[in-house]
Amino acid sequence: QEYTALKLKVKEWAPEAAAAIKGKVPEGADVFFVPATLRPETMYGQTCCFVGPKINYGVFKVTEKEYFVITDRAARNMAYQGIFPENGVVNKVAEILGSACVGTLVNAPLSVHKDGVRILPMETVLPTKGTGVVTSVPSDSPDDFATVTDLAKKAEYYGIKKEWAELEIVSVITTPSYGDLAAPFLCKKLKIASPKDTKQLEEAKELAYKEGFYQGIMNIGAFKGQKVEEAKPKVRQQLITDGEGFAYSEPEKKVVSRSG
Ligand code: ZZB
Repeated sequence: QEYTALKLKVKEWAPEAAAAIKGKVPEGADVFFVPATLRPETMYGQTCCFVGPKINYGVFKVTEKEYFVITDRAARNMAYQGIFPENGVVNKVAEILGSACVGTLVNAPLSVHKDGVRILPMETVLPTKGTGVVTSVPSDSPDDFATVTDLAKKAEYYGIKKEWAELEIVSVITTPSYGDLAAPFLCKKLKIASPKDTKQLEEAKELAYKEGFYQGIMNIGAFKGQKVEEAKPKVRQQLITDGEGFAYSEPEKKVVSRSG
């Protein structure tokens, strides 16, 4: 599974996370949350970034000036993919629980939300997949739409500010079957009421992937008007060239069903 890893630079730490890294990450160094995505072409629509509240993340030193927040498992994989300076060697400087990161403000490359997006909790993040960090595109990912809707509805319960989950959802891709906002359309159509409707969400994800990839037309960005199939590798390359992303692959393949 070939992912695009994206570098979301921390602009302002949540207090609990700031305390956890204090004295462990040098002042002036950049720290990045690093989600892995199969849909680089949707990055314009990022509205937040998810962590698993109960997942333990490491803060890994990449260079003197760069640190990544990811799972231990992802760091180990990256160490064998030429992402860290020394092959097979990881350098963990701190640990943070996902819940402590909630509220952190990060810069999301290509997102229309230029002031940054918030780190928010998602119960269904798998610690065993990708980097354990998931960037949220509610226009095109049914899981993300169901989660941000739930977060906004129960902001107090989740201990977040409602407005963190209510950033504008802009259209990234247009498809003949699902219009300008595939994920909200499919959530409505399949009567998805919460992130716990896992069966319908799985179906919605399959449908959104297929329609987006084969029928989608970019509705935003440098490749607006082009087919998703053509724009996808171009957006990916742009992110990599600009130093805002890199290739990351998952060694153990569990399912091979994607067009990514
Ligand atoms: C942004 C994005 C935009 C994604 C979209 C999807 C979609 P898959 O499809 O199951 O093989 N993801 C990545 N890591 C995790 C994790 N640890 N736990 C839970 N979800 C994770 O997985 C690939 C997608 O699952 C990734 O691509 C990521 O969300 C999420 F418009 O990144 B994606 C129709 C889907 N649309």
